Amino acid sequence: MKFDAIELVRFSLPLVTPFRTSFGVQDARDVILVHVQVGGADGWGENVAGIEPLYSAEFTDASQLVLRDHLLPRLLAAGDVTAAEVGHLLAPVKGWAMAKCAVEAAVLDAELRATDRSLQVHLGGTRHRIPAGVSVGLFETIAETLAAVDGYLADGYRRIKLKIEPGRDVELVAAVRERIGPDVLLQVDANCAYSLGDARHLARLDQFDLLLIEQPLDEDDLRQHAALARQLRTPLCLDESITSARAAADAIALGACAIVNIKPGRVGGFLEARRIHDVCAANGVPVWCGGMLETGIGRAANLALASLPGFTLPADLSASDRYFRRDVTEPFVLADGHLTVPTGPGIGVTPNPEVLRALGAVTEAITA
Ligand code: SMG
Ligand code: MG
Repeated sequence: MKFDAIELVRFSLPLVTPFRTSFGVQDARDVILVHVQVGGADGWGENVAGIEPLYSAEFTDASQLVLRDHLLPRLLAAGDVTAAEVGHLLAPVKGWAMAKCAVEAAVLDAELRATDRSLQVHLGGTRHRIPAGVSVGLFETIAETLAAVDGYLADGYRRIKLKIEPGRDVELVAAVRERIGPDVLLQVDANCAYSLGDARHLARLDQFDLLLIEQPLDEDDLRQHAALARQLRTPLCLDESITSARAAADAIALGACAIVNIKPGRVGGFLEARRIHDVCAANGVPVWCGGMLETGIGRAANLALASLPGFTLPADLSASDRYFRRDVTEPFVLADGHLTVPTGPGIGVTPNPEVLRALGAVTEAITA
């Protein structure tokens, strides 16, 4: 594949309501789309980094620089590159998993569109619809959380994930479990906000029959996650810690998690994401697809990934309107609590140029 053009398309997309986690509040996505054109085919990949380096070290201003000055020049210099080679080509640049994922995704999308194949079929996905879970941010009061949960259940979401932090945990989960009853799937995500000294406190969550507790401790604390896992009945799931297939294998071997959240951006691409799926499947570890408040571009690709057979738990894949008044692609909508996996060539969707224009998207051409 020889690239005819590569550009970065950047825009801010406001959220319908601010999204608060243990590490901060966000009221918009600052999106960079990598757009490649090759042999008449377009390819799109979404950079999922945040505006600030709070979820991980990557953040959008820096992503733009790294994409422009370090990653995409390597792609242009290589000339003929397949998506399967992008990971190796970019490996000399340390870090920047999210930016690398956006590059690989764009190349893969173009390659698949050029040969009229869908990402789902390419990855080996089998399911046509994915049960949609919703991630509920932190609110000032429990009453506000309950109102939000009521609304999402009325929409049809199949699983609730509550963000928690010290001071907003046991009482909050108790109130939500009481409200929704025993049958609704419920899990929590701490985004690294606890320490091993909180083990006895976190064990109080065992009584609420949670599917899992996601990333309670620091991302580099695998050994301590293993120690915590031994003190809880609720399964531990890792998100931030799982940065590669190797990290997943280590975490499983150490007993640091019983479930894995897979996010392509966090692990450097969809092909590494599939390798993590395979490592977990080989070890009997269930996986589910995480989310980074993606636009339709990233959401479409995540749906293809989530259709692989090892993704046995509901995804953090909600309808477009959970985050955005107007998505940049055709909106993803809930049907009976599920999202439909796109079947068109590549990721199956493209950004609407009119929406990009209305958002004031800024395009930067990358030249050799
Ligand atoms: O895409 O619905 C989504 C977001 C799901 O909670 C979500 N993601 O740690 O899993 C996580 C968070 C990371 C993003 S918070 C800005
Ligand atoms: Mg998480």
